[in-house]
Amino acid sequence: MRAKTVIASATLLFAALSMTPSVANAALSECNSNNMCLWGNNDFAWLIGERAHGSTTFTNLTGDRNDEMDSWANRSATYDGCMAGDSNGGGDKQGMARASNDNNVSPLNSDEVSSFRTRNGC
Ligand SMILES: [Ca+2]
Ligand SMILES: [Ca+2]
Repeated sequence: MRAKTVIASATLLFAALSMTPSVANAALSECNSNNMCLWGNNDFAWLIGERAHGSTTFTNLTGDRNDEMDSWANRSATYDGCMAGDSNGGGDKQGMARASNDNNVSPLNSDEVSSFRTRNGC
């Protein structure tokens, strides 16, 4: 019985992976120049936040976008951004250096970001 369940789960997982081309447009190029962008999955898939550079206000990620960030991009050449583990800039921080990106953040920083700002770093 147990082996059967495992096989069924593997089949479902394969089916789910096979469907990912339907969101194939997800890409780093989704993030416009001078913006900072967060994606809910690795490799810039599922855009969950995009803001213009230059704002010191932390904006919250809400609903199913909260606690999901796995990749990010800072397309500003001028400002450093900051992501925070709690809403309104609280908790653990991860910086977004100007003109840089990360397609797969450390597991320690994965699925925890609740707010971000686009100026003054962390
Ligand atoms: Ca995620
Ligand atoms: Ca959080």
